[in-house]
Amino acid sequence: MKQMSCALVGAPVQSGSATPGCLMGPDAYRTAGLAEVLQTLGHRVTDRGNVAQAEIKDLTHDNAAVHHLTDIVAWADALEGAAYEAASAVDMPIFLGGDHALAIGTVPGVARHAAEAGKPLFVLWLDAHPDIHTPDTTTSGNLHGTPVAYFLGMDGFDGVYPALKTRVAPENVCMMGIRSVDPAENAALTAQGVEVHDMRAIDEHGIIKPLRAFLDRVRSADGALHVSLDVDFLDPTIAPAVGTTVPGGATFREAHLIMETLCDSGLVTSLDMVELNPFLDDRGRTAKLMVDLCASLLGRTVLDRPTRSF
Ligand code: 6HN
Ligand code: MN
Ligand code: MN
Ligand code: MN
Repeated sequence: MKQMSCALVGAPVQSGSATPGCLMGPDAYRTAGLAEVLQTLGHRVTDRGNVAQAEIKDLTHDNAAVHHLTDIVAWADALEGAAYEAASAVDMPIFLGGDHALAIGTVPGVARHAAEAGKPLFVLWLDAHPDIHTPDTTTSGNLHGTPVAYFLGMDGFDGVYPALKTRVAPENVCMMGIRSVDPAENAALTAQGVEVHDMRAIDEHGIIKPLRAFLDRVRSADGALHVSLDVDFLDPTIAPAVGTTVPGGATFREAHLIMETLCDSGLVTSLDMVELNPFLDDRGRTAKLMVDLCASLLGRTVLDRPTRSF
């Protein structure tokens, strides 16, 4: 693959989740050698350090379950700007989470950059969960369950999260790996018409056909493509370091094949690596697996020559 400029952007958000520990995620990726691995693949890598939260403003919400709203809003504000700036400066910003609430900032930020370049943003959401709650519908109150509803511009965020500058069209979102959906999320997925490949569909048909079809759509629209990779997309037996494990996730090879196929497409323009909780890890194996998946996305191959598809 061509040499790219990559920026590592740390987003140590953890108050969107119920389990503390995601704060340590960015440093776990650094410790696992992410920058060095990408440099070995020939890319230019700069580590921009961690984003600092914006000013915390007092906010409350009618839904008493919602917690850490002020904290998440302060992150969203700072991350939207940091993501916009990083996407404008380099070929491939890589956001090191931090829990999935960080996508409240990163996705709108890269969408704003794409829109300025005249490109629609597409999002590949790799997760056990669709994260399409609004602050009104969440029952856990964990705001990492809300980023998709926000960046689609759904109702329920006015005066709660920052005004959305660039929304993502629901038909430009593709979800894979989904296997835990709350009732209100099911309703939202149907109402929005989001393309979802749940684990049952992946068991039946594999990941390649739907992924290639989605990539064809991105290519024909001349779109930018953001990948949001949640650790719990992976099966907990290979990736234990996440607070929201769900059995029956993607296998090691399914995950790598997605990354390899994305790499071949040359379409990916930004990446979130979210929900890593190093406090729950087993001698760094989940952090290392996530780094290896990122390496596959950025050009690591088994053979020097292209793998042949028969
Ligand atoms: N994630 N739907 C559950 C909730 O609490 O709203 C789980 C959310 C998981 C969040 O995957 O980033
Ligand atoms: Mn760019
Ligand atoms: Mn998630
Ligand atoms: Mn998840």
